[in-house]
Amino acid sequence: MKRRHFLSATTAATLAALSQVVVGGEGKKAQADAIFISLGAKPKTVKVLIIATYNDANHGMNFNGHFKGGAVYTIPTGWTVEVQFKNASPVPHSVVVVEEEKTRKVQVGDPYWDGASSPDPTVAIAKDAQFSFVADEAGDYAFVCGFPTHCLAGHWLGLEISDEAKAPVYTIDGQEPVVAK
Ligand SMILES: [Cu+2]
Repeated sequence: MKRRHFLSATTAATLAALSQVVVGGEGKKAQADAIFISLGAKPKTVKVLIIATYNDANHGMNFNGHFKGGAVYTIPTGWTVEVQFKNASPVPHSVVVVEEEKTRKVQVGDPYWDGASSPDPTVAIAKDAQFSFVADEAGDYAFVCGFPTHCLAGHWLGLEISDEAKAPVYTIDGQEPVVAK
């Protein structure tokens, strides 16, 4: 049974804006983070960039510098998600789209949507991979690393597919949401 999210996108954006006021001074960084989300060439298509071991955070088990859902992609239901995955690290990493509850399991299993992973995610030798899927069901999902034990160690970001969202946004904890352009 899938959990639905009850916060509307507007409410989420308002909460994020409030935390932005508290944290302050993060606006410039949010602009830099715009590389991680952008609109695709076709309507209702969003491009997502996922970089494994972007920095040293969480011993390198991060995507785009974040881990344990510390950054969340919110995408309107029905949009096509085009993922570009990169791993510049010598350590194997991968990315798989699964339901968020799977982040608490030792084995994350198969992608929720057919083909929604880098190739052979448990082997994780791909350094550069692309895949796409149609996010046709609202719910709470995650971009997780499929290499054994990494997800449980925090190697995942959030993915909300939302009936209420009007546009794709990328939200890092405590920062202003970055709207895809
Ligand atoms: Cu990993």
